[in-house]
Amino acid sequence: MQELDKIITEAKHAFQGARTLPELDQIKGQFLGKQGVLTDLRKGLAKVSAEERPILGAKFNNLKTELEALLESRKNEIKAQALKERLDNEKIDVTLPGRKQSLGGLHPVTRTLNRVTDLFSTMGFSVASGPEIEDDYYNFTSLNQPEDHPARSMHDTFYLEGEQQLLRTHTSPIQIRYMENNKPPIRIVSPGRVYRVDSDATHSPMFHQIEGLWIDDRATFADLKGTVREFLRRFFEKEDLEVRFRPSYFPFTEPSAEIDMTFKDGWLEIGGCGMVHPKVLNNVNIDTECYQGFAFGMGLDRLAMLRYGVTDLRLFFENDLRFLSQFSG
Ligand code: 2NL
Repeated sequence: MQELDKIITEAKHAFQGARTLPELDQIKGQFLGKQGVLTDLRKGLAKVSAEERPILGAKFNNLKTELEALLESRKNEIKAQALKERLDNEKIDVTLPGRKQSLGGLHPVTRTLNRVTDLFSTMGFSVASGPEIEDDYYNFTSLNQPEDHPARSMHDTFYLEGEQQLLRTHTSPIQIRYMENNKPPIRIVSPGRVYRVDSDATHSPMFHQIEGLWIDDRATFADLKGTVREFLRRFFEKEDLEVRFRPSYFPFTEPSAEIDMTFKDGWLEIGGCGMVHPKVLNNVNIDTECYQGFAFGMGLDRLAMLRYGVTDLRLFFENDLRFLSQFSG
């Protein structure tokens, strides 16, 4: 009799100690299983006297029922606890702020490009484009670059396998192609990516250029100066911006000049220009007896750096969102 109470207490304790259903199942085995405490007890019943057997038998059955009830109630407790934990863990805090879908924005060089082409459109220019993979003729020969010109060397130009093709080193080939396919008057700007073997804080192997070309029966160097100056004044929103044309040399223009503008306490070179060389016009079958004109080129990345006050060109090409997200719009 006392032994039965002890079993109940022990079982209660053991069931209470189980934290999971498999654990509880294992403990159930210790008491109600084939080799469990109750089986031993039942075997012991065979040895008691005939008078005691019904009494002890009834007690044994009560014990078994009681153990099963205890087991069932512990099982329900464990299930309830597991459910509670799951609900707690999966709780959604509806007071948290929502996750915003961040808006994309245009790259500062793209914004600058759009601004530049918008300004030139208001001055009557259309926008032309062309392939980034070019050949020797369109990138150099048609532009009057001599065979031994240093720009042609492997050192400065990215050649593709076989050296029949190259990555354009300037946007001038766009204009050669345009002149081949269109009769004067011609008034275009040609922006785009260009490539040179060069890399430091102010040079990237890929950068952006914009060139302009104006060909008709009377476009003069004075028109060139007025066009470039007007563009720079509008671009930098500075009415009193001074622009200076400093004599220089390009194989594709004659005469040629560097374009300087006032900046801080001095002058800053912003591009180059000149009257299109007659040899270049001949190469595209434009009659130099009837037509003449000018061309100019500027670095777009340079314009973007000046407009936004960026001092390291490489920031434009690292695509770090901490940098890029500062240019909204
Ligand atoms: C610079 C200088 C320049 C040109 C580009 C040009 C194009 C043709 C014919 C003649 Cl198809 N010229 N382009 C002319 C002078 C200068 O660029 O410093 N660019 C960043």
